[in-house]
This record gives sequence, structure tokens and C-alpha cells, in this order.
Amino acid sequence: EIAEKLNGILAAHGPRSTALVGYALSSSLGEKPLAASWMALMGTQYYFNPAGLEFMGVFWSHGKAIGHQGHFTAPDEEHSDVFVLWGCNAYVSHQMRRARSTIREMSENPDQKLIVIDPRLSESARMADMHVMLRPGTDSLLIRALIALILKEGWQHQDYLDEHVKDFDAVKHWFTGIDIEKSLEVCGIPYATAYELGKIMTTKIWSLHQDLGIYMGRHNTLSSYLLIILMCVCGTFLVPGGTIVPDNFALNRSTNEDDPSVWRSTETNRFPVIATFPDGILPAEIMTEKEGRIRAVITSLSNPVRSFPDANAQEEAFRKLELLVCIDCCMTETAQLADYVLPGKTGYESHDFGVFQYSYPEVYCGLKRPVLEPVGERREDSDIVVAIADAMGIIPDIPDSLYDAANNKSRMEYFAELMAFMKENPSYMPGILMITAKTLGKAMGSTMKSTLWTAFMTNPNMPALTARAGFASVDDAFQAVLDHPEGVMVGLGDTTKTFDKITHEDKKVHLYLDVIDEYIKNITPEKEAADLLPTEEYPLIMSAGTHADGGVNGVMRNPQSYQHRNPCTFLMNPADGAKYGIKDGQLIQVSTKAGSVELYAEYTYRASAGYALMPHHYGFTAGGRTYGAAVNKLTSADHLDAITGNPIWRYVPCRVKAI
Ligand SMILES: Nc1nc2c(c(=O)[nH]1)N[C@H]1C(S)=C(S)[C@@H](COP(=O)(O)OP(=O)(O)OC[C@H]3O[C@@H](n4cnc5c(=O)[nH]c(N)nc54)[C@H](O)[C@@H]3O)O[C@H]1N2
Ligand SMILES: Nc1nc2c(c(=O)[nH]1)N[C@H]1C(S)=C(S)[C@@H](COP(=O)(O)OP(=O)(O)OC[C@H]3O[C@@H](n4cnc5c(=O)[nH]c(N)nc54)[C@H](O)[C@@H]3O)O[C@H]1N2
Ligand SMILES: [Mo]
Repeated sequence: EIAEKLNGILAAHGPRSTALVGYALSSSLGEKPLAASWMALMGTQYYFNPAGLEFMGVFWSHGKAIGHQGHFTAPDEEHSDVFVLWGCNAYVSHQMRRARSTIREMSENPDQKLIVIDPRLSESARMADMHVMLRPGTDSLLIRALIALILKEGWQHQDYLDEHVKDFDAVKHWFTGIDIEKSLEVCGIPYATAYELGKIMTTKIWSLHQDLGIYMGRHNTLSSYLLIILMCVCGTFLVPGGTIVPDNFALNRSTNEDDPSVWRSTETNRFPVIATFPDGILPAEIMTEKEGRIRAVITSLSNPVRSFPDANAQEEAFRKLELLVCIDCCMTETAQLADYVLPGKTGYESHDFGVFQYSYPEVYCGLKRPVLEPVGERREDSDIVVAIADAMGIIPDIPDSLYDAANNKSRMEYFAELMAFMKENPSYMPGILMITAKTLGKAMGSTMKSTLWTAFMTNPNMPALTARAGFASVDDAFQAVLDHPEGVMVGLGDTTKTFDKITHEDKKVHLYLDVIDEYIKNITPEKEAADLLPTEEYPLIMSAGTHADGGVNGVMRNPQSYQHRNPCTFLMNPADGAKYGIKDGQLIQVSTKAGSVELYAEYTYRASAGYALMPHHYGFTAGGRTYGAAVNKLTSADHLDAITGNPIWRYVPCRVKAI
């Protein structure tokens, strides 16, 4: 039925009528390449997932600077003198390996320095040697001023700039003529602090982990872009011990918005980054009256009506869809609106893998395996995807010999048959994962397994990576993954070739861009000071979402988890409590221009005066009850970064009132 309806909608309205949403959870990324394969076979480019609400700015910036959006940087913190967490609370969010131990070790090690740049005393900032407590929303101005200060003092790494940057002279004027003192004052940073920070950054090998404080902050694309320039000025970009592009067993996409074959969204005229559109535009693209509106959505591993900007607008739009199919293991708020809910296996019941290891130069891989027998009619999510695509009749015909090789021959013999088949039919290449799923996946008992194997075998970097790690072949490295449920090193990067990750022909970092030239003109102390003035209607700034201990995005849905505790509170500084007449523990109403929610206030030093937070994990319904407040009822679908459309969730003006 689903295949028939999808084919009907596609035939009547073309590929823009259909969008895929989700297929990517940090620990479960095996579905993502399969979703890409399915989209290629349907001809649609409409794909929405969390990359469209966190990574648009950073991926886009790396695409411009080094040529490939998928070649984004990560810190080589193990080999750094100084580790900088910029807008990242890794101590709680575990956004690095062994986060708690590593941060603790760094904070105690006299030879290493941990610097945290965060507007509040986060759990990570509390562990830091240096906490740069900037005013929320002022990262772009601070980075601009910091680079200006470094240039003014003549501290820049000129040799690095001469050797590795194509056009530093063309961007230099962005950092001269700006009033450094005035800028720092707007950022709330003493001059002496910025001076010390600049000195450290230009005399030590430092690595950078920027995260949602940057990615979801004001001017988030510009901030990501300026951080690349800062690293170049300090000579730590793509340098071991600094911030490098780690190798991976999986390949990332890169989409260039100047390529005429890349879609712009119909109503909002936005472009994709790594083949993903900004999630905030989804309601407008469903509601539009124009030809080319989205009529069918198939979600998996995602709860967009809670996770995406403007929950009310998302819900209204999802109700308007002609077809909504939801693959999930829970009856989520999105599933409740769906025409069909398909029961995916939980992560405990299926094979799966993640790609966010970011280790360097070692490349690790782990294949999660089922630890529980599935209940009822559940099927592996990928298996459901293949089944629908198959029923749509869009998977190429597969010769018997390939089935035979999958069932009766070695994987290497199968690979030879597969490659011969693809060579004869190059147009089938986008559907390769569907072909391996139906043959090898069936034989292995899991589509996720065949997808991981295909990722290994078709990644052109893998032969060198696996050989350096001591494997005789890529398939041997895959076998090691099967043999090691705990995970295993499958590759080793070449630390002498870090600049090879630049895909520009001249192998240099390119910094000048007209878009940035235009944008940065407005990042002045005068204009920022004016824009940051609190309004009478919404005097308090809040972080709409915080990746807190109490939840894992939206996946902890068991109401029993919340029987004896309520982790969904509005974290506020006692000074704000006094200012707005709110007592610790009191029920309050929080309102923004998008809507209102009710929840309990919690006094804490972790919120700074004027800057409050609430987690984004809640507002889910079960058994007729709603647990916690849905933060995205407070966020607007148009509060997006001007350049890439990433939401601005770490700076949401609000007002609070006691109930
Ligand atoms: N326990 C737990 N861990 C998780 C998750 C979870 O739900 N729960 N989710 C995972 C996922 S999907 C992600 S993406 C990560 C996110 O991991 P993080 O990025 O570490 O998560 P956030 O809580 O958003 O922390 C960002 C920090 O930025 C700061 N910040 C806010 N505004 C600004 C600003 O204007 N400038 C600067 N410089 N900083 C600012 C905040 O105070 C906060 O301390 O966490 C992952 N890990
Ligand atoms: N306002 C605001 N909103 C935010 C954030 C914020 O800071 N502020 N953070 C954002 C971030 S960083 C992220 S990454 C997104 C995450 O947002 P989403 O991508 O929507 O992810 P989750 O909310 O974790 O929802 C995952 C869904 O997967 C289901 N699920 C769990 N296991 C399986 C499985 O094995 N198979 C299938 N098919 N389904 C399964 C769960 O039931 C759940 O419904 O949220 C974002 N939303
Ligand atoms: Mo995320």
C-alpha cells in the first residue's frame, strides 16, 4: 500500500513531492547511506535530519575553506598542549572519547591546559584551567576581535599563512580597523583575558572542539567560518596536535550549492549542505501553495515534531501531508500523526554502527549487535526501507549469479561478481546498497551488516588505511569488526599528509568569500551592542535545549524513568529568580514569540545571570500524560542563520512569570 501511494504521488507531482526525514541517530547511522540510495532511486533530494539543525554552518564553512563539506575538523586533543572546548559541554554530553576521564586528566595535568569558552559555568567550565565567560551570542564578535588582537600584536604564524593559505591578504581587512577594546567590552571579556588567550593560542599547540554553543548560536555559520581563520592565523589548522580532519571508514557527502543540479527549496530558496536541507524550512515546504510542495514524508529514527524548530508549525504541516509513514519503535508524537507506523527493531535488537569516532590517527569501528530477541513483528529499520523500495519496483533487477555468490561463495568472490555487474550497469551505482542488501544482506542476516561491508569496500581510502593498520585486505579489516564485538582499529591515517584532506587543486586553504565579506560588515561592536539589547517584552535570554544528563535527545521515553524525578526544569540563576519574582522550584510559564510552555524553575549556578536554559528531551506523551515541556514549542521556524538556515537555539529571547 505504501509503495503504491508513494509511486502515485511521485508520478503525479514529481520527485519534489517526497522527503525522507531522519535515518541518523549518533549511535545508529547504518540507515543513512541506505536512505541516500533510496532517495537516488526515487530522484528526490529532499532530505532532513539533525545535520540540518546543528552542522549546517560548520560543514558549509569547511566546504568553502578546504573544498569538501565532509572533511570537517576534529581536535587531536591527545597530542595538544592546550585543548579548547568552545560552546561545548563535553563533560556532560560526552562529545569525545572517554570524556569524563579525559577532561579530569587534563584539568589535573600541569603540562596540559583546558580552556572552556562558554557564557555560563557549565560542568566542563568548572573543570577548566581557564574559563572565558563571554556574553551569550557574541562569539563572532569575540573571534573577530581576537584575530584583530593577534594581528595587531604581530603574533600570527606568518609561515603557516604563507605556505598553506591562498588568500590571507584578501581577508586581512576584516580584522583591521575594528575597535578591539569596544568589541571585547560588548562580549563581556576583559582585555587582559583576551590578550592571554591570544598569547596562548599563538604560542602553544592547541586543538579545538567547538559544538552547539557555536553551531546553534547567533551568526552560527560566520562563527564556524571565523574559527577556521583563527586556527590558520595560529598555524594549528590541519596540523597534528591541532585540529585535523580524521580519517573514517565511511565517506561523507559534499553538496555545492552553486552546482545547478543541486536543488533549492521551493518556498524558502534554501540549499542543502552535505545533501541535507535545514530542518526549519520543512513546515514552509509542506504548506506552500506552489508546485513542488512536499506531500509525502517517510521518517525513521526521528521525531521531527519534537526535535525540529517550531513544534507547533511542524505539527500543523505534518497533519497536512498526503502520506506520512513513520518507522519507529515507539508511538512518538510524529508517529501519532502518521498514516502508517512501521515497527523498527530497537537498537538492542539490531545490528548497527556509528561513524562519529573522531579518533586520530587510528580509525576504529564497532558493529553493534543484537542483545535481545525482537518482540512481535519488528524488523530491522534498513530492512523495512529496502522492502518499501522493492515494492515500489525501483531496485534494479539482480542476476541469479549475484544471489548465488552471496549465498555460496566467499565475500571476495562476491565482490568480484558485484563489481563486474556494476561495471556493466554503471547507472545502477546509486542503488548499490539496495543490491547488496537483497543479496549479501540476506545471506548475512542483516542489511546493516551488508551496508557496513559495502561502505568499507567502496571507500577508495580504505585500502591504504587498512594496510597501514596491518590488514592484508579491506575485507580482512571487516572480518576483524565481525570478530570484535567490542570494536577494533580498522585503519591508520597518515599523519604526514594532513593537508591532503584539502580538495582544492592548489591544496591550500581558501578564505575569501563574497558572502562572508558582506556579512561580517555587520559584526561591529556598535551594531552588536544594539542588537543584543534586551527587549521589554522578552528580557531574558535562554538556551532552547541543553544536552543534559537527564535525557538522550528524545530517546528516553519510558515514563517509569520519570516516576521519581523531574529532570525537565528551567535552569535559572538565583539573581534572575529575584529579578522576576520566581522562587526555586516554583511552577512558571515561559513565553517566546513562538509560544508558551509551563515547567518548574530550578535555581542553579550553572545558569548565569541573564541566561537561562532548559533541556530539549521532553514534551513526550505516553498513556495520555505529557512528560516535561517541549522546548520547540518556544522556537520559531524562521529564527535561522541567514547563510545556511541552521537554527539559532542558543539565543532565544523569552519572558518568565510565576504561576
Ligand atoms: N547526556 C547527553 N549527552 C548527549 C546528548 C544528550 O541528549 N544527552 N546528545 C548528543 C548530541 S546529539 C549532541 S549534538 C551533543 C551536544 O553536545 P554539546 O554541544 O556539548 O551540548 P550543549 O548542551 O548544547 O552544550 C553547549 C554549551 O554551549 C554553551 N553555550 C550556549 N550559548 C553559547 C554561546 O552563545 N556561546 C558559546 N561559546 N557557548 C554557548 C552552553 O552553555 C553549553 O554549555 O551531545 C550529545 N551527547
Ligand atoms: N530546541 C532544540 N531542539 C533540539 C536540540 C536542541 O538543543 N534544542 N538538539 C537537537 C539535536 S543536537 C539533535 S541530534 C536532534 C535529535 O532529534 P531526532 O533526530 O528527532 O532524534 P530523537 O529525538 O532522539 O528521536 C529519535 C527517535 O528514534 C526512535 N528510536 C530509537 N531507537 C530506534 C531504532 O532502533 N529504530 C528506529 N526506527 N527508531 C528508533 C525513538 O523512539 C525516537 O522517536 O534534536 C535536536 N533538537
Ligand atoms: Mo545532535
